[in-house]
Amino acid sequence: MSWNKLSPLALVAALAFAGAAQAGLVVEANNPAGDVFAGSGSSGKGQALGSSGWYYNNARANTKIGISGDEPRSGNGSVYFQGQTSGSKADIEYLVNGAKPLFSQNYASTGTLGNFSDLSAMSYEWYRDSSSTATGHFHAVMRVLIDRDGNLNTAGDRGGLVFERIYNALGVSTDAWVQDSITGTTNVWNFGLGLGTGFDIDGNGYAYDDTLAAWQAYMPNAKIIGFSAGIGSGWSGSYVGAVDNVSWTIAGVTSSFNFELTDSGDVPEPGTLLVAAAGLLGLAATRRRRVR
Ligand SMILES: [Ca+2]
Ligand SMILES: [Ca+2]
Ligand SMILES: [Ca+2]
Repeated sequence: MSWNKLSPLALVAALAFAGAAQAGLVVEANNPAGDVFAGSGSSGKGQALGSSGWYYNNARANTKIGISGDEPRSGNGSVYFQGQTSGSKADIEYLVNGAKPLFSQNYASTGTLGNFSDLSAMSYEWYRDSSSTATGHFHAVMRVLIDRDGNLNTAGDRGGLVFERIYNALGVSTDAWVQDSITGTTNVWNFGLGLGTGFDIDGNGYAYDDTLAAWQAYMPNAKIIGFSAGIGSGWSGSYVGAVDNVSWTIAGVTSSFNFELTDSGDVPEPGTLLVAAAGLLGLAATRRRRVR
């Protein structure tokens, strides 16, 4: 199943299915053999992934990003990151009606996914290769991108909230896929938003212990303008890793995305099959009880 090939009706069905079973829409690489995108300079121009809404963005010249088969997940691909030196950076970003250039040379959202207050969860999977020399607590982070006052015509209050394991008392393993789920009780920290990076909303002297729910209360009018996962920028050393299966739930509707080399033929994942099997078993059990 490819985002690009879906009819509107199929899209509705696919989104409903994704919400029910976390199956995920497939986002394909631009090139059949996989993508290797490197930006330029320190800001890093973007590249759209077809019309999927996803972009390679903020990629610096010392960093490569692209859907590849190097660390396949849920099929034949994932988003692969190679930060070759200290200060590397690259992101995979979902931007609503992304346009370029808008506020800089990078892609940026021109629309919203809904109210920040309606974000109940987001999740992703990441993989850190043990060849990485970056400090051990670093892993690809996940971010929700936000317009703080909800007025998309004012851009000085754009920014985001970042999930990192170290601020949630969680360690980082290597050479294994890890799924992280961010909910209201998860600690997140900010960049931008017109507040300056690392703003301490509860004034307790520490900016990295404020929860997603606390941020939602602090910015009641904020709108979600996208999601992002990536590596850098203040990291020491090199980093090799990957990201896949990014999802979020807004107003009870879950959207999830599986990054793949090419159309992998709609093969359901084992987890989906288990859910379906459990449903059938439950139905059978109900029927048995009715017979009795
Ligand atoms: Ca995948
Ligand atoms: Ca604004
Ligand atoms: Ca605080």
